[in-house]
Amino acid sequence: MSTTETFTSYLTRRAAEVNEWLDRLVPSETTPPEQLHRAMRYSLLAGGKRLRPSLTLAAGEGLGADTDDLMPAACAIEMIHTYSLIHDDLPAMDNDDLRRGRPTCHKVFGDAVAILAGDALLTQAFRVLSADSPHRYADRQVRVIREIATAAGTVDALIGGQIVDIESEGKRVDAATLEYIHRSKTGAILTASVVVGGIIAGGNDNQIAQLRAYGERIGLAFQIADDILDVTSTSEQLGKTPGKDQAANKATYPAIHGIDASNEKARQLVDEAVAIASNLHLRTRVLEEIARFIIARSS
Ligand code: GRG
Repeated sequence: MSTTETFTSYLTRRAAEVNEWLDRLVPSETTPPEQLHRAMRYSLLAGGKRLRPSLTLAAGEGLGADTDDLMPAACAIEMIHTYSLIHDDLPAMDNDDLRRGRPTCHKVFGDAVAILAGDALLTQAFRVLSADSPHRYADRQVRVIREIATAAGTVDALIGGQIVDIESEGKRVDAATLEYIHRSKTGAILTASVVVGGIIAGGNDNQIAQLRAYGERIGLAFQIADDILDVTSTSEQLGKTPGKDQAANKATYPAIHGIDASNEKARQLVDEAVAIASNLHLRTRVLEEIARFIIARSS
């Protein structure tokens, strides 16, 4: 990031770079089976902040890795994130009509194609992660795959958090369960996004541990901010339906702790994350900027 560039224009520029890579890393719309590839690309290339790839790039470049060596993993994580959004929007889960400012995948292509498009994005992610490359170290590649598979899995991870979230709907949820849901459903993939950048860059154990600590803090702060935005934003701002948490009687940070305490908690987590990133003395200050952006964003 140059000194004159604002952070949002920096993120927009990085998102455009990520989009070019994503475009190349999934089959074209004319590759059979065309309908499935159209559905995958519809959701994957529908916009989105590209926050997770930006975290991978920021952590990796900050420790000296080349962008081209980070992009496949950054894009694989975005594919997994998009799969989780497609499945989360299905009638059997959150039943949402709007995502990234456009009709959800199943609304356009039907439930069966949307389920398969999600499955296919998850599978394609691991194909990309395991592809041969003269620039990649095999030992780091295996660690990256393990990190991402673990974060997308069931134990303190994406699918585990999602099932506990679904099982908790309409029930009284205590603060510990809510934190488990947030850390697993949202935090695990965000944390892995940061850690993977560090692994690809060849970071030492201490640097990886610090990146993980940073990721855990911004992961929880991100979901608290998401809960707050669900209460305070419009669908135009969000690109998805607001007020859904309350309508579904979902446990959220504002519902359990109140808006003021939620804002305070998110701020505190971001301050801690900024301090951790600063102490790493990376080549760029992008991780600090991303941490601040997480609670300043409006969508
Ligand atoms: C279906 C296995 C499975 C998991 C679903 C990701 C998820 C778990 C649910 C999505 C619902 C939701 C609103 C989660 C809260 C946080 C979150 C992941 C928001 C979306 O991420 P952003 O804001 O979205 O980074 P963009 O579109 O910018 O990528």
